[in-house]
Amino acid sequence: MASKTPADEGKMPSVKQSDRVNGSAGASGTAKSDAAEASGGESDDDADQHAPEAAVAASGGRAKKKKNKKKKPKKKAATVQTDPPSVLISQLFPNESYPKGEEVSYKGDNSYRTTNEEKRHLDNINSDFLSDYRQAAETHRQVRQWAQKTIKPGQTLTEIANGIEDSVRRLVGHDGLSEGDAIVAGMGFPTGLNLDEIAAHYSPNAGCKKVLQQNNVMKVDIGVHVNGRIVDSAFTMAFDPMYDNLLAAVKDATNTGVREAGIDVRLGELGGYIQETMESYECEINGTTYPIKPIGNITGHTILPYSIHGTKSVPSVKTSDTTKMEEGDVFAIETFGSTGNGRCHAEGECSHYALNGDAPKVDLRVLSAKSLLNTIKKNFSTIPFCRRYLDRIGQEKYLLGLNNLVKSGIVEDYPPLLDKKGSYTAQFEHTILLRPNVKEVISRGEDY
Ligand SMILES: [Co+2]
Repeated sequence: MASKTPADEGKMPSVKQSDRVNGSAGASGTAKSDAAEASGGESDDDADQHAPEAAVAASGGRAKKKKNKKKKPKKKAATVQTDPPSVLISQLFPNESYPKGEEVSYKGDNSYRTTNEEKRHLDNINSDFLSDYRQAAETHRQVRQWAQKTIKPGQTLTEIANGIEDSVRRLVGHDGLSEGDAIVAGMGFPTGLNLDEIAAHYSPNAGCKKVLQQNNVMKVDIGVHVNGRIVDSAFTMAFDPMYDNLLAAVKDATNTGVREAGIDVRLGELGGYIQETMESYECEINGTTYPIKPIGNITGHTILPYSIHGTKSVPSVKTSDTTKMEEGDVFAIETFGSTGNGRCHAEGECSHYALNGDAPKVDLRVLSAKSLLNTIKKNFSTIPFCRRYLDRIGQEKYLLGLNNLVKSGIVEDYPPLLDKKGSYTAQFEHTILLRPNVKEVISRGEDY
């Protein structure tokens, strides 16, 4: 998920402050990881073809057993994923044996970290953090790989979003319907389904009639969290091969960012590497050849517990930002490429919102705003949510209150971000952990 960068950063003098945004894009990749091989993939082989049935079989088995408990041996817990996904990740990987992401050794002055005892110790005391992150990442891989083979033109964006989100919630075992449940584990932010010139922050609201078309380029941005550890990773789907080079450019650019990222790396320089890769591509679409431009005012970002946008930004273009990446940082490395201007603006009906972590203390006069704020705090805390998430927990007629919270600065809105009309944009994004002794590309899979 992408966010507005703090106004005072001024890394890109030509950019209006209000215009700067953090993006949540996805990284690409050709590298295969152990994690990827251990994950996803097998869902086809499963005999249980329907999640609801499988779920019933798993739990309902117990009820049946009472009747003829002597005869039947205990029904074994499922050890492979269903289609659609419904088996808990914690069941597929017992005792927190979640697959690792792609581990990459630090280079140069930091290569000592690989074997340094002190750094290894620091890493070891972080086991809860790693376990939560790996569980969220494995959930992400399994759900997105199912989405990649299932999503087809003709589906509505609403059914696509619901399919992804229901799967995520099933795999982490929290449907988010009871108060506080979505804060334990679940969606890390609203699922972005961004078509063509829409780069980020579009998710269907109730009544959305949009249908995915054969000639659309769709960015799928999914967030999964476990105990507030958010995995932010995105990919792009297209059904017409004429967009292949656009997708290849962005995949390569994001992988460049992932590869060059590391402790002590300066963010403005990292942007330069990303830019160079992106601009080495062009794409012919309907007879016109376009240079692929990085979108300059959407950026990657650090991720903090329960907070999708930390304080550091990763630009997709060279900037003068000398801020360094540091040990312990979690980064969403995301880049967006475009056949348009390479700049985005906010346009259209908003779906994404989040409680502002350091919100001003305001005496709310609108009663509906007061009660909605209470609902948001209890159900989402500072995790981004969308209107559909309010609908599904039974909230009604909340728009006045919601707009009031946005105006008061208590809730931040994240409207859709678009490049120029008629352009095509793509995104890839990975979440990386700068562990003391190794860089872990936690969201890496065999798909990207
Ligand atoms: Co992001």
